[in-house]
Amino acid sequence: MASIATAAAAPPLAAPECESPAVSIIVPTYREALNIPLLARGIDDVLAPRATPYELIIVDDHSDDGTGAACEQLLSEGNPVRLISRRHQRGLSSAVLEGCSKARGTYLVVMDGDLSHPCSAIPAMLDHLQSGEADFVVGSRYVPGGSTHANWGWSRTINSRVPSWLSRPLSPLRDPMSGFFALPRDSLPERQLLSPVGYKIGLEIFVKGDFDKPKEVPIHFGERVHGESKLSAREQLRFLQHLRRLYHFHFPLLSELVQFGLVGASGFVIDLLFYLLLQWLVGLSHTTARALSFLVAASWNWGWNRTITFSQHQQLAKLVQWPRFLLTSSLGFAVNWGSYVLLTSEFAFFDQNRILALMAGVALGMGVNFITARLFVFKPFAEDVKRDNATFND
Ligand SMILES: Nc1nc2c(ncn2[C@@H]2O[C@H](COP(=O)(O)OP(=O)(O)OP(=O)(O)O)[C@@H](O)[C@H]2O)c(=O)[nH]1
Ligand SMILES: [Mg+2]
Repeated sequence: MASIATAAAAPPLAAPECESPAVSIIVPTYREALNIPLLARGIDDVLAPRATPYELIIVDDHSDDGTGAACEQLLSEGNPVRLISRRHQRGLSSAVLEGCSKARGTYLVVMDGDLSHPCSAIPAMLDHLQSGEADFVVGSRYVPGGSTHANWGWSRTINSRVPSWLSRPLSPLRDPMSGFFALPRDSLPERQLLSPVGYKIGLEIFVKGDFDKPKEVPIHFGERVHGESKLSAREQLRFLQHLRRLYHFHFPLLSELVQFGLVGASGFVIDLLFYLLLQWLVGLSHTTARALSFLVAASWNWGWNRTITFSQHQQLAKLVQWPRFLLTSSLGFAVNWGSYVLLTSEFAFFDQNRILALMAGVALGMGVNFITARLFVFKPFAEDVKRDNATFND
C-alpha cells in the first residue's frame, strides 16, 4: 500500500505551495539517494526559468539509503518534491503508475532517477505537448541527434537495441523503451487496462493508450552517476513475456496464429523424434510408432497451447480439453494429408512439385487445426470475440 512519506516520521513530504502544477515529473527510485538532489536541481534549472509550475514526485520503494532525508532536504530548500514511499510493493512500472495516479499536473513526465535522462530535454518535450503537435513524446536515443554513452559495450548495446527492434511492429517510435516519456495526464489509459509488469511501462502506456501523434526528442542517454543498476537478467526475460502480452493486445489473432504455428513446429520435431526413437529403441513397427508419435506430439502441442498460445482463453478441465485437442488435431492431420493426396493426384503441377503440395497441406491442416482449436478447445471469452470482430471489421 502506498502512502505519502510513510517512511519518515517527519511532516508529510509534499510541496504545499504548488496546488495545481502544470507538470508532474514522476521518478521511480530505488536506492538513488545520491542522485535525487542532482536530478531535482537539474529539473529546476530547466523549468524555473520558464516559470513552469511543477511537482517532482519521487516514488521510492522504501530504500534504506537516505532517500527520505534527501527529499526532506530538498523540500526545506523550497523544491516542490513529493515523496511516495512504498513499503509493501516493489517494481519500477508499478511505481510509475502509482506516481501517475497521485500526480496533479496537466502533463506527466516520467524519467529515471539515475541521471541517465537529460533534464535539458524536458522543455522540448513539454513544448510538443503544449502546442498540440504531439500527444506522446519520448526522449529517444535512436533518432538523429540522439546518442548513448560512448562506453556502452556491445552487450549493453544489444540489450538495448534488440528490445527496440522486437517492439517495432507495436509502435512507430524508434525508442519507446528509453524510460523517458511525457504525455497529457488525461490521456493516460485506464488503470485496469495497464499491467505494470517489467521495466517497459512507457511502451505499455503507448500501446494500450490512444495516441496518434507520437513524437521523439533526441537525447544523449548518459551513464548512471551514483549507485547500481537494478536491471537484472530476470527483468530482461520478463520483458519477453511483456512483449508477448502486448503483441496479443495489439494483434490478437495474428499473435495467436504465430504462437500456434511455433508450437506446431516444435511439435513436428517431437513427432519426428518419437517416430524414430520408438522404432530404434523400443523396436515398434513404423505404423505403431507413427500413431504413438502423433499422440505424443499432439499432447505436447496441447500443453504449450494451453500454457502459452491460449493462456488468456477459457480453460476447460484438462481431462476434457486434452481429448478434444487430440480430436481437432486429428481433423487437422486428415485435412493436411487429404489435401496432399488430392493436390498430387488431381494436379500435374503439384505432382511434379510434391514439396509444394506438402506445404499447402501443412498450411491448410494448420488453419483447420487453429480454427477448430479456437472454436472447441480453447474458447475465447465473450469480450475477446467482440474485439476480434472489431479487428476484422476495421
Ligand atoms: N520504485 C522503484 N524504482 C525502481 C525499481 N527498480 C528500478 N527503479 C528505478 O528505475 C530507474 C531505472 O532503473 P535502472 O536500474 O537505472 O535501470 P535501467 O536504466 O534500465 O538500467 P541501467 O541502464 O543499467 O541504468 C531508476 O531510477 C531506478 O532507481 C523498483 O523496483 N522500484
Ligand atoms: Mg538507468
